[in-house]
Amino acid sequence: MKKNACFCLLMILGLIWISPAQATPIYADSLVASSFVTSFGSGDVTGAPDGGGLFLGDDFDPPTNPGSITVGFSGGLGDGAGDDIFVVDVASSVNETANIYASTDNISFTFLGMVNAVANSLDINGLFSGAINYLRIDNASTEVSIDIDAVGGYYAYEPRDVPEPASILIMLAGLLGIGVSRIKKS
Ligand SMILES: [Ca+2]
Ligand SMILES: [Ca+2]
Ligand SMILES: [Ca+2]
Repeated sequence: MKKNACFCLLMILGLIWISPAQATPIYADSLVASSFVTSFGSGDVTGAPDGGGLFLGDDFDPPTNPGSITVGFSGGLGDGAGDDIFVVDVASSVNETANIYASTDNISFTFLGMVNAVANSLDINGLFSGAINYLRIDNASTEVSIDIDAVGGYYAYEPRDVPEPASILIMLAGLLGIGVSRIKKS
């Protein structure tokens, strides 16, 4: 009975350790680059939504040139259960589409997928394994520009998403301890 309880506790601890916790949204803390964008309201795309930001076009619909922004996350974003990245738009329409790219170093970017102003979040789903320190958002529509109020993620990057050798040794030592106690009692 005691051994079973001990094993259950170990399993629970293992599960807590494996799954990264979904916390409150993490919003971009810097605007790193922008091109062909137009400000509305506060003009701010960092921090929590405030009803103002940048639309990704140099003039009102349709844009002459599609716009782009790159925002930074100083703590890095990671890939957790379900959707990971979201864009907050104002006056949402499914026709306002954007392509999302992720980068660790602001040099090499990986395409994660397309969002629109209604279906505004996406699941990294293993497409990017490092810390996401930068997200680039490109207008993907020639007709209407997405109005970006805020950009965020649900999970902080945790290097321990991949088990470390030291942690595995601790787990093995625990299991070995249970084994030894079983042998002694029998
Ligand atoms: Ca995910
Ligand atoms: Ca909109
Ligand atoms: Ca804003």
